[in-house]
Amino acid sequence: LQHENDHGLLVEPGKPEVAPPPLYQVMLLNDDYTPMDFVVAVLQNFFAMDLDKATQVMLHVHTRGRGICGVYSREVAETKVAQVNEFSRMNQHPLLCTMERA
Ligand code: TYC
Repeated sequence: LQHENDHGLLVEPGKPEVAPPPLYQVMLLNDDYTPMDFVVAVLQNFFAMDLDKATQVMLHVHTRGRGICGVYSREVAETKVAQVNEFSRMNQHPLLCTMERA
């Protein structure tokens, strides 16, 4: 009998699953208070960007309101979002990190 797997897809028991997992964009949202250098440090440390790339992405978010930090499986995306928001709160900044289906 068919049943749903972890990603909500119908699968046959015993049949190998070859479909790739759904992907999620991890996003940063702009705000008026988080220092630019803090955002750059977050992008370098949690998303493995070099200084030039992190600065580009930070300025994109600053001017456009939101931007993509990376694309990951659900588990990895959830972990990044939780780690970035915890780190921001620990440093008393309102920076918001979210995720959405790619
Ligand atoms: N807008 C912030 C400032 O002017 C900088 C900033 C950029 C904040 C990106 C959040 O996701 C962000 N200091």
